[in-house]
Amino acid sequence: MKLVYSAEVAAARRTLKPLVALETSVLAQGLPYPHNLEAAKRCEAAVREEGAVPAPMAVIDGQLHVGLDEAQTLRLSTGQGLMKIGSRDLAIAVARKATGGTTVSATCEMAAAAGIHVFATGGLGGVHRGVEDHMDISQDLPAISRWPVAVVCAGAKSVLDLPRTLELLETLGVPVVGVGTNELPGFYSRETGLFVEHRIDEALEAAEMIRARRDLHQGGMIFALPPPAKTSLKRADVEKHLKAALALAKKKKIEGKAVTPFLLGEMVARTKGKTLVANLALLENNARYAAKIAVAFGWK
Ligand code: PSU
Ligand code: MN
Repeated sequence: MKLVYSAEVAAARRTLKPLVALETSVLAQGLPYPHNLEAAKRCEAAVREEGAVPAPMAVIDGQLHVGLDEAQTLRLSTGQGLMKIGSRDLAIAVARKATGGTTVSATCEMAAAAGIHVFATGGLGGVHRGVEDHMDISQDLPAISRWPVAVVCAGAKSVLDLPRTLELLETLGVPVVGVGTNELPGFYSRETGLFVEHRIDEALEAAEMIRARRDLHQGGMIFALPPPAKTSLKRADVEKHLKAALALAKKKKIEGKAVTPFLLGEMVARTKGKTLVANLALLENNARYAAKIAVAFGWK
């Protein structure tokens, strides 16, 4: 895989500074401008504050970029018709010289190619509600299983069928570890009523798990952090608005790749921006913790 490194990421590789991969579908599709740009800046600043270097991934004019400069980040935040690029879209995007943000699946794949072990996102994709009717399951899950990259997130997106998402992660052999909790966090809300088997309280524990998994030649794993209390929503509130958003998606026949961006956008409107504030805060929180893990892991 031919990767184009930004100056900052190239310097980090030379001086053996820890790197944290970041996705950019959250900029191109997940959040509206200018909040997407703010999210990118806050995540990058948080990673740097912890002593690591941010490596946002994207495909720009068909080139696979690891690390983006300001103009490129702006383009992904404001551009029209940007592709949503998961693993299966990577080759197409390259061949077509397309530009777009990478989702969790493509970001994991590119991070693995760049030798980056830790990756921060907001909420994972997973098994959508009503899967028995439409089979909508995000590529995120098989990709995490395949590529040796630890994904730091606030659980899976609340719009999903979370019990089935957890079951599928087990089937795929992906460990899910709670950070400071045994409860699976719910992205917009801190609680889900679902539990995970393993809990850590220190970033060093995460680094040890990542190393052990790597030594076994296994794939990625998930570290799930509750979203910051100050901006998180109550689970019951999330559910109420979500029911309405899901019903509208069905009525409008929103399908495939458009489902997740549609639901996230509907939730922002229905909660009068509360989920947007929560989303930005949890993205930064995850990026910061991912940096702590990357620093604890060191270089190798
Ligand atoms: N997390 C967010 N906002 C997002 C996403 C995650 O806070 O927009 C994106 C990620 O890139 C994730 C993708 O990989 O949504 C999942 O999309 P789908 O369900 O179509 O696979
Ligand atoms: Mn899907």
